Amino acid sequence: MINKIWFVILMCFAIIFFLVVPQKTVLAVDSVSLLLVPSSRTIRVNDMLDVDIKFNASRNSVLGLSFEVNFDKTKLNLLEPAFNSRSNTGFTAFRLVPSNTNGFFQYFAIGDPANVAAGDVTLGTLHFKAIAPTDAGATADVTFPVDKIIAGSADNPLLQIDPNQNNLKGAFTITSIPGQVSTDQFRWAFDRSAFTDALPWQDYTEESKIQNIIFPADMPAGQKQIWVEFQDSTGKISRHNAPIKLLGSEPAITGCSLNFEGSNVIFDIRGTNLGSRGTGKSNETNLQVREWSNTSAKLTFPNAPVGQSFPISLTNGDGQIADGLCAGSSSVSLGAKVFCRAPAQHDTDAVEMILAGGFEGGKKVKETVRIDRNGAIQNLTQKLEEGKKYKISLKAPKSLRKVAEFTASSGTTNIPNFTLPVGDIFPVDGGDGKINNFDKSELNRQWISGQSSAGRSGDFNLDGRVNSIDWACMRQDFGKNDDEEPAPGGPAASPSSSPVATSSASPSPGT
Ligand SMILES: [Ca+2]
Ligand SMILES: [Ca+2]
Repeated sequence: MINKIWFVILMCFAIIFFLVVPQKTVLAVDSVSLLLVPSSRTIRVNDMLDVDIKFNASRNSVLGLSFEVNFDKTKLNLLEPAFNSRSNTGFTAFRLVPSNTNGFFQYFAIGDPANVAAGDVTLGTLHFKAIAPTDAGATADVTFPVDKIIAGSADNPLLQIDPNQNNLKGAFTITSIPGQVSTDQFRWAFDRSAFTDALPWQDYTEESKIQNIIFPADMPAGQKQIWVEFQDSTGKISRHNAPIKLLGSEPAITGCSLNFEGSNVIFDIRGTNLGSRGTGKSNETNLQVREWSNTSAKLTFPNAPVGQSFPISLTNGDGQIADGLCAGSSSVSLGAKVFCRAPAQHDTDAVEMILAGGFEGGKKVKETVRIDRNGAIQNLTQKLEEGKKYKISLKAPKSLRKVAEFTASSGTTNIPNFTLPVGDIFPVDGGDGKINNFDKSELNRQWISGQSSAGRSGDFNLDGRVNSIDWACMRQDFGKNDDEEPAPGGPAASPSSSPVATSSASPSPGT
């Protein structure tokens, strides 16, 4: 009923304009259109939603305009000011009726045809707020009821609206997330019983947060759990856990004896942290396991190739690997990664060796030896007494002196993880027992001065070039000096302790 009254008023204005404004020829027959911009969007509860109302006169000289916008009052609230009127639209609005109770907004204006711009004119903006409650992904509709749009011009008092036009209806998706919830704090423990009031919370400052977790050195190896509690901004606490296997100390081969059984070779290996089971290889050949314990293993190489030197690789049940050498002709092996921590392709001659018996009455012996590509010390004339402790000092050309301690084994004594610091190439007549910037400068000089590096001291890996590979080798021990020459006599210091197991975990509430 009320709309009929306003329609009559509108028509009065139209007639007044028709009488007052000088007649002009109007050819337009196009329908007018109203648009909602945007017509779709996903918002969250409590988010604001601004929707523009645009009008297109489509070449009609529009004198009056009335329409209603309906909205889903259970999901949207029309805020004050309900509608921002825009200037320079060519319309003068004099009736704006918002109602959250009924879910509509009513607009009534007169137009000045001379000033109504062509194309889409923004009449104003409706300000909505998404309100609870709602279902996840619920749709809130905003519509122009077609039968409540009235537009008129002097020559056509009832202009048509195209009911099929785009954006005549808006459909807005509202998610059920009530505003912004964030993860504010977290705390972690090895045992869930540790989550008491006494366990402090830490700020959760970034997504994802990286937390370093150090396992106590005395924690036995095996399957562990890391528990994490997250607290969100509403105070809700969620608890998660991740399994992690804590590995024991790295295994090592400390000795190996060779025996022959027909065409088979039997390896009698002594070691540490080998675990209760494992597998063995010599180069690419799988060995047959006869016996295995934490400190020893006996393996068979069936139909072994003729040779006196066998690289051995043992893998324990946790996948940790120990490398070593079984050789008939050598009593001491350093492993294959003595130089530049990479497998060597060449033997190294002129290595100064000092062997000092680390026991009462032990002697100090100097020899010049060769380290072959497998890491075995050749030309060693000094006999070792099984079970006795020794200190060995080695200094190769271009390397620093390095001292290690070991216990002599029957067969091949293996010294695990032995590396020589490489890079003492300055002064050029034999170095000074230091790897420092002078050596780096000498390396740079050789690096820059040409492609072929035959005979150049900076070519540590002997590939004919001085380049970044050689620098990577020098850099590993940059800043180091010669070790002190070892002295005989015991007791020798115990070997360095095993590395502390560490692990990183990335606590994230999403996992
Ligand atoms: Ca030097
Ligand atoms: Ca090189």
